[in-house]
Amino acid sequence: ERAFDHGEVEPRWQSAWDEADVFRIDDDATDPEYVLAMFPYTSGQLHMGHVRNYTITDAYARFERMRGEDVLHPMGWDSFGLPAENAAEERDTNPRDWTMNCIDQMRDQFVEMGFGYDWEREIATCEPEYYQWNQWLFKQFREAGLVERQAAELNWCPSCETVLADEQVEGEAELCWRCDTPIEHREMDQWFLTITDYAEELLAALDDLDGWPNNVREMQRNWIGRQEGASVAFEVGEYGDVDIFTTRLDTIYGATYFSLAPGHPVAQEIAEDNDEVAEYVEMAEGADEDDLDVTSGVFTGEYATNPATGEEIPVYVADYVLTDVGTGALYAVPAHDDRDHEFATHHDIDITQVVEPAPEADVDPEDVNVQEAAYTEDGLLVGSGEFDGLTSEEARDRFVDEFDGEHRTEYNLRDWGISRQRYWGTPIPMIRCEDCGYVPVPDEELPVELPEFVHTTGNPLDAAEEWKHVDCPDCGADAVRETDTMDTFVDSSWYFLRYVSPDLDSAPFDTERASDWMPVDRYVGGIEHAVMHLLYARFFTKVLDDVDLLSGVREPFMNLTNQGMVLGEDGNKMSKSRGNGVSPQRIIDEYGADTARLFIMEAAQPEKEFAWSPEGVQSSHSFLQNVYRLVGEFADGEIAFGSDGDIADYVAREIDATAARATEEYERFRFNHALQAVRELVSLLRRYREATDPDRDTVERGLVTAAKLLAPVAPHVGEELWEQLDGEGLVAEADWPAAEAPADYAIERRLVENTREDARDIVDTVGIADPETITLVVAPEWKHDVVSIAREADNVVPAVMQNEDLQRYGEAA
Ligand code: ANZ
Ligand code: ZN
Repeated sequence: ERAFDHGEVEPRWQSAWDEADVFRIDDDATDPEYVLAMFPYTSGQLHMGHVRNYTITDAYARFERMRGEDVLHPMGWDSFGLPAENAAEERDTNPRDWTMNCIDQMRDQFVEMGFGYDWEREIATCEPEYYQWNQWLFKQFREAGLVERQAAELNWCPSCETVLADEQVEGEAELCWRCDTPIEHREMDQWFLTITDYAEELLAALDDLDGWPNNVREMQRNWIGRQEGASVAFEVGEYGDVDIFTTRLDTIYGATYFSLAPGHPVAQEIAEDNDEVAEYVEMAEGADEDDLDVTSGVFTGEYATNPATGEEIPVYVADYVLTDVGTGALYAVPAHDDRDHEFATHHDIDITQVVEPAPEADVDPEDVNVQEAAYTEDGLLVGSGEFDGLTSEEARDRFVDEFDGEHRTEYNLRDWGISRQRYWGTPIPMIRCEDCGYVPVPDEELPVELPEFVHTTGNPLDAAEEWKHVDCPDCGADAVRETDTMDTFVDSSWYFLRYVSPDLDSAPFDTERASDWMPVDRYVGGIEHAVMHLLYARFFTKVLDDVDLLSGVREPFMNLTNQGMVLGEDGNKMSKSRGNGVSPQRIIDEYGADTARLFIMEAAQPEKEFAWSPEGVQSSHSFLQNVYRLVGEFADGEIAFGSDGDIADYVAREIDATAARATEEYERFRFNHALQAVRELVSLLRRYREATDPDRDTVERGLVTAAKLLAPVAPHVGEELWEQLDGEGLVAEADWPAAEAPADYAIERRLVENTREDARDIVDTVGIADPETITLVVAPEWKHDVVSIAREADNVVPAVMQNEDLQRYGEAA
């Protein structure tokens, strides 16, 4: 019985790759193909999501390497974060030891999976060699005017007398994780990176990122949330002019009240003389921003003058008006805004209609009753004096000048608060001095290393008395270090640059090399990073380019793929609580890494989710064993060769077509299609070997081609086949099969494309969710077409079709 033993085969080839430095890339390489997977958080446990993510980039990197590209495919560890502190707490160890141990475990598993990384470029964000550059970059950002202190809402435990990270607040009731006391919300000054300075560029540049999925671009657009509007001043009693921001200046005649955010300076001023307002403001500031009650608010006793009508409207302070949005003040139009409507109804405020549906809107104006619900669409102005009859758009344009307003663009994007009240992160390199204020730690004193971990109620950095007390770098007086650490998203905002020169100790990365090697050509990771990580990394890249640490690199990632989820057999997300998880280690032990890799890649295209299936695993495993057996029989001279010219021609054509098709599919990240082509080729070769007198050279070429096409996904078996076929060196370093397409191949591919298009059309019309399924449904018709078109094209097919064994021709593809 001829079968490979993965337990013996896989480690052997892993050592061989290592010894041959297959995955190493020289520093002097020019513009290599940069293939990157989002680095893992060091939980210690590899799960199927990781396996999928890393198999995708590994297969692609191996494919590009065989095509003769220099490939940069590095790996590192996102190793700061609260879970390490929790684990240290539970296990009576410290975050560092726990993390290092996790890294060692995960690295071993990656090697066992056959992932080919340039380990000389390995980085870990929790090492001072890495995080010193977070500190240095923080200072660079500060010098570029991109660091600010701003107030932010924090969680405060009154019993532990400490600030808590969001993750340390438990449940709906918001209890302290240690003492179960209900937490309070407090405003405190924090460090912010002013990403809003880049809002416009971050938004505009999305249009050109056509290597990104549309949904991710759309999510970023929404997150940045550009709004075109205007600001206009209303005079508020004795407090003078107050600017509002509105996107609906056309509705100004319908303003029936005016509202200030609790944090607005005028609201605070009013509070000084008005107890009720003072009480409300205090209450609002202590409340959690997340559970907002639109009806909550208080009348101030003051009135604002509407510049359009000269009318006086009551001024409220209301929680739904956010302090840091627009100007923190608005005029409210209950007739045309849902929230204003809800507020007005609750507080018994007038509702005055000033817009009615335009004739083309297909809504009868008689059917609109703004007393019942707001009419929020654009339309034609009514109740707006001389301006009645204007369209909303015309009115918005005219009113800016008419009422001394200004055009104004607002963004939903907020500045990025990076202060975290935790131990396991990068210390923020600032020192607070009574006289000098905040002073940065001088470069020569970087890194500010973390002190020893201690178990304490609050932030261990606060408790590190010796570490904390230092002399002020400016005046020498007693001063105190900043005890907050950085958001770990800072670490991941530039790690892809550190791989370029991981050992450099004079700068975070080599500017010249990074400018040549960037951007990343293929970036693969989870959709959960669609906004924050990907936006922050884009922001960092632009800033680094602006401060000349990069040259001419405005975007970090050219092509982005979000891999779909691996579901449990039951079709649910794999999770501990459901007990439907499949451990990668168990699959590696039982079937070997190649089976796991092949199954995952065959199951679906990378973006799609799929359910784990023992039958699927079995099928992938049998396929590998079958190829192995066939190659073994060939190598051991167990095949009786003859010379059947016609069929050999046909098989030769199929070999070329398979190589061409697999190459295209690898390029397009359609690994499942590429593998399907390989399976078809192998099955053709098996039948060719049995049913006719096969031509030796053709069979050999077919097997060599199959081995190579399979190698990126099943690299260990690939090497094993290659060795038996007397290939030179390692298949990992062999040349990719020349993808010279046969004459009729273009027709075949066009049909494939058309079928996909048809499938998409059908999906759009019928509304069925999965285009893959549809492809299968329409495929039989199309198979017929392939055969008849090929016949018309007068190539070898008609002759071949007489051989029953090879009737499958039409099914190929
Ligand atoms: C008057 C108005 C009339 C508005 C109307 C809307 C509809 P969206 O809704 O996303 O376009 N706004 C302004 N500042 C605010 C703040 N600090 N907190 C909460 N809301 C604020 O956002 C723009 C609208 O949000 C603005 O346009 C303003 O209400 C409100 F029929 O002004 B509008
Ligand atoms: Zn000082």
